[in-house]
Amino acid sequence: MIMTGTRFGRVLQLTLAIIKPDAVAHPLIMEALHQKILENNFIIVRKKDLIWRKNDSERFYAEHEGRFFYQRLVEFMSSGPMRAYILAREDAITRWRELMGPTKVYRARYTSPSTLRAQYGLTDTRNTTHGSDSLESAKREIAFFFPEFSVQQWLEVDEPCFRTGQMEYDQERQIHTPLKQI
Ligand code: 3AN
Repeated sequence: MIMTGTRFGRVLQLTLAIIKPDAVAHPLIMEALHQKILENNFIIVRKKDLIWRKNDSERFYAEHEGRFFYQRLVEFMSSGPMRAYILAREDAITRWRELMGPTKVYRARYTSPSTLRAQYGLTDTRNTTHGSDSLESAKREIAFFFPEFSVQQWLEVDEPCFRTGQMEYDQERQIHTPLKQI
């Protein structure tokens, strides 16, 4: 599908989004979340399905070590397949966190019923999605999941194409790809 939208705004921002094991376990929910990403005008730059070892989970969530939910969180995040995305948009970090909704699922259902966690979350730990919360964490988390990805190169080569709508959605790979001028 070729897209020739007019995105001439500000430089696109990247964020790291995760679909957690509770959602990946249900193919229909996984598909619904993928559609939500597209409907909300995020550009899917990369997508990776993977399973964490407990050690990966501990490293990623090291900042929460000692919190009462830490053990539960690391066990859960290494309990089954998950999906990581690099998403691009203007203000991608904030926009994705808005779409996810509050951390606590019951609060999300009460205050932000149309968000992903309100609609699909099971508990405060099994809350469907993750999103980077700052530029620094986006950089760190993108490198954690996609060590082969160069943000600098993406900004120089691909970002201008995406920003100006020169892209297509690859149905098979389920990511957007830039249409480069030859
Ligand atoms: P967020 O993912 O909304 O940025 P963080 O960074 O405070 O929230 O927490 C990381 C993860 O730890 C959450 N996504 C959730 O899975 C888990 N978590 C956070 N707070 C709680 C809590 N009070 N009870 C259970 N699990 C929690």
